[in-house]
Amino acid sequence: MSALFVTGDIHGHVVKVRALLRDAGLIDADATWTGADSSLWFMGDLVDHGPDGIGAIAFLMRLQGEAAAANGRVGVLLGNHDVLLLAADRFGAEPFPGTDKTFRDIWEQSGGQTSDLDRLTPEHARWLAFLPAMAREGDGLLVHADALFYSGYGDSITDVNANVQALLQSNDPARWARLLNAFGEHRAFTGASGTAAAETFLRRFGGERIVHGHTPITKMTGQPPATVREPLLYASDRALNLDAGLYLGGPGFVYRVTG
Ligand SMILES: [Mn+2]
Repeated sequence: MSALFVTGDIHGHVVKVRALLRDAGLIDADATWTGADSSLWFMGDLVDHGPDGIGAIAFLMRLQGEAAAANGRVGVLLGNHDVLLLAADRFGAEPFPGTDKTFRDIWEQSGGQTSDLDRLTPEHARWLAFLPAMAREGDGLLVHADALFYSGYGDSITDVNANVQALLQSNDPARWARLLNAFGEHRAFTGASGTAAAETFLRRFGGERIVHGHTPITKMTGQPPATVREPLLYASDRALNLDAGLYLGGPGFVYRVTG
């Protein structure tokens, strides 16, 4: 069985991510794929908060091609910040429904970096808009957010991905705003009902464990970001949080699941 690696939210910290992937043996000193037939998944939120979101996008686009050519795979999920950047690009100065702000205001308040929006090309935007919202890898159900809102977009991974992709092809700001508001949900699998919520979600979409980013581990455990060096398994082992909080100063990690 080939190896499966997963890692969390990049938020423009491409230098840190390259170092982590080098340490894991997945790329070389030139950042070229050396993972052979391994699979590597990123949990989304490539942009905002950090210094080089476009560098992160360009790096993953290239790595995806190199991995595929080696019979490996680089998978990338769609995160809410990736949608925010696309929305700022598409709707800019249009009002964000239900607020007195523009789409660009909302993106800036969420850590949007002008240097990313300035450098976003149509190729980057198209690639982002076709990232899957959910995926299945072995026993893992991979989603960006620890959130139940995905259920509002379909009953299966295929349906949710198709519906979200159709939404991102639309020019309807209300639909985009609803998705962004829904994506604000966090921590659906914590607390007294967290395990039950996780099991219901897994019954609906399949898999034995939800693998996600979106909520920095430091915000769930209270530990300092610099000490987060491994995923957080919780909800009676039904959920695995990979968000190392890179933009909060965390060193990050790449977690080897199998192989
Ligand atoms: Mn997020």
